[in-house]
Amino acid sequence: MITRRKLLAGIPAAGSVLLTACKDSLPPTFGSLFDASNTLTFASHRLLLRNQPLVREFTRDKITKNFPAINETNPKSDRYQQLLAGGFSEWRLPIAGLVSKPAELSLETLRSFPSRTQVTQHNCEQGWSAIAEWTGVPLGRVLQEVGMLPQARYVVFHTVDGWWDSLDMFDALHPQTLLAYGMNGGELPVAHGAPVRLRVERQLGYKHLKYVSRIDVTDRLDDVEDGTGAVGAAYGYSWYAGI
Ligand SMILES: Nc1nc2c(c(=O)[nH]1)N[C@H]1C(S)=C(S)[C@@H](COP(=O)(O)O)O[C@H]1N2
Ligand SMILES: [Mo]
Repeated sequence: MITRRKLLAGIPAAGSVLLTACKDSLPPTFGSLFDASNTLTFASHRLLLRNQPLVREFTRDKITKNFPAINETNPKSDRYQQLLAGGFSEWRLPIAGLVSKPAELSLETLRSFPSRTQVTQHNCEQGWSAIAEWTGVPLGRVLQEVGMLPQARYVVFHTVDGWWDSLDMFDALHPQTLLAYGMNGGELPVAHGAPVRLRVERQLGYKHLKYVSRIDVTDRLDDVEDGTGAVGAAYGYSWYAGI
C-alpha cells in the first residue's frame, strides 16, 4: 500500500530522476538547491511536453477587444523613432553567433518566409491574460535560413528598450514560437512591439519580448550579459516561465 509517508519520500526521488533525465539541458542558473522548485518545474515540463504538443488555439471571436499594452509602449530611442517614421523599411534584424550564414533580415524578408497565424492566450505574470491573433514566421524557420550549427543550444534576444532574454532550442524550435509581425489581422502595433516581437506560447508574458533588435545563437549563457540568461533574473523572475 502506498502510504502518505512513502508518497512524500517519493517526491525527492522522482525529482532526482527527472533532474538526471534533463541534466544536459539545464540552463546555468538552474540545478542549484536554491532554485530547486524552478528546476523541478522545468524538468517535469520537459518530460511532459517532450512530444512538443501545441498550446490551445482559439477562434477569432474569442479575441480580446482591448488587449493591454504594458511597460514600454513606444521606445524613445532616436534610432527607433527614425525607423518607425520610415515604416520600418530600413529596419534590419541581425542574426549572428553559431550560424553558418549570419544575416541582417529586413521586414520584407521575414514576411517572405512561410507564415503562421495563431489565436492564443497571453498570460502575464502580473495576473491578467488576453487573447489575440498573431502572425509571423516560426523562429525555427529563420534559424534554418541562417544555418544554425549543431552545437547551438540557446537563442538570445535583445530589444530596443534594453531587455534581453533567451530560449533553449526546445522552446525556440516549437512550431508556435514566432517572430510575430502581425496582430489581429493588421501590422503589429507599436504598443505591442513593432516591427517584430517574440511569441513563445508555452511561457509567461515576460518572455514574449517586444521590439526585438538582435538575435544571437550560442552554446552557453554564462558569458552573455550578467550570465543569468535573462534581464528578469536580476528581479527574481525565473528564466523558465513555463505554463
Ligand atoms: N521589450 C520589451 N518586451 C516586453 C516587455 C517590455 O517591457 N519590453 N514586457 C513584457 C511583459 S511583462 C508582457 S506581459 C508582455 C506584454 O505585451 P503587450 O504589451 O503586447 O501586452 O510583453 C513582454 N515583453
Ligand atoms: Mo507581463
